[in-house]
Amino acid sequence: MNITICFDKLDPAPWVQGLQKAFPEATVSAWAPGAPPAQQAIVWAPPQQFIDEQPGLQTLFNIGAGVDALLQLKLPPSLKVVRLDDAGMSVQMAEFVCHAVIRHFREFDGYDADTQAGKWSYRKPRNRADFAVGVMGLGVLGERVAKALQVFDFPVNGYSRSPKDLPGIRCFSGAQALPDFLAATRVLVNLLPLTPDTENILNHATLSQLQKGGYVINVARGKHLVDEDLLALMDSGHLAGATLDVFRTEPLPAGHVFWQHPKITVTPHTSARTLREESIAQIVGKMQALQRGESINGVVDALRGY
Ligand code: NDP
Ligand code: OXD
Repeated sequence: MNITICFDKLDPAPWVQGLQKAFPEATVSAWAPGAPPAQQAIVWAPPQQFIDEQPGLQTLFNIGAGVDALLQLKLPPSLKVVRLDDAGMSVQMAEFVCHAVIRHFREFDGYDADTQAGKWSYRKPRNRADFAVGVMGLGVLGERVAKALQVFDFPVNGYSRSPKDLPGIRCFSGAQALPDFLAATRVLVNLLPLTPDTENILNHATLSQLQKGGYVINVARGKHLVDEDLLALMDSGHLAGATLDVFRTEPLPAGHVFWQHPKITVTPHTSARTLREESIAQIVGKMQALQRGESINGVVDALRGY
């Protein structure tokens, strides 16, 4: 078996080492133009040239959960695309989102500003029941996030394509249920995959249906959000603010209005990082299962786009 590794802006050496250790009989190498044919590939944002030069590939393991960039490439229909399935990301996402929700709900930014000015101040406690959190996307990450938020007694709503039944979570499914989900939500957490159906889904029409004083946490993809619509709804006072981890252009360009906006917290696409050891272990386990002829989780449905 030949395994090739093709990463954009990431050192493949430790991955080559990890895979070689798990498969001593295989040839594992970092891809370069003209490399010998391989059957298995581990990739992050590979160029089209990589796909074109490797027609014998059977499986493409993406070292992220989102495959939107990968699906922009021209891929042979027989090629199996496999995404990371948690691999240590869901707990990171849960802590990031809970932190953002609690920071907003408890007004910790305001307390920081006060204490830095030497001011001992109290704010009136807010009513938790008025801060229903709606999680868009109840997949591997969204479900974990929704369950983590329940621990803090926030009312939690969830939105997905197919119907779900999660104890204590008010579940909405399908495009026809989106208005009801939004109307029941004050703090919106986006954990949808980026697909033709979900691109620009956070726009003026949808965000204005959130409850007054709404707050947006986008941890999925920048192209879900129409930036100008978010800004307009913050200016009008309908939305109180946003925590944004992902952007239409990354890194977020210098001088972009989001950097200095007083109502926006920016983080550099770091809410749930790919953890190398966990990811290698998961990919190795899946390669071994495929060798045994077993089925695996995380196979992408190219028609659905995730
Ligand atoms: P999953 O595929 O496990 O879950 C996707 C969820 O979205 C599912 O519940 C699915 O519904 C739902 N969904 C998909 N399309 C629609 C639609 N049109 N309308 C309503 N619901 C829809 O993905 P993950 O939870 O693993 O990851 C989600 C995304 O998070 C990734 O695609 C990636 O973009 C982003 N991400 C961001 C990271 C970061 O650091 N910022 C890190 C990792 C991921 P159903 O259950 O019915 O299929
Ligand atoms: C991912 C990401 O999709 O890091 O895994 O955004």
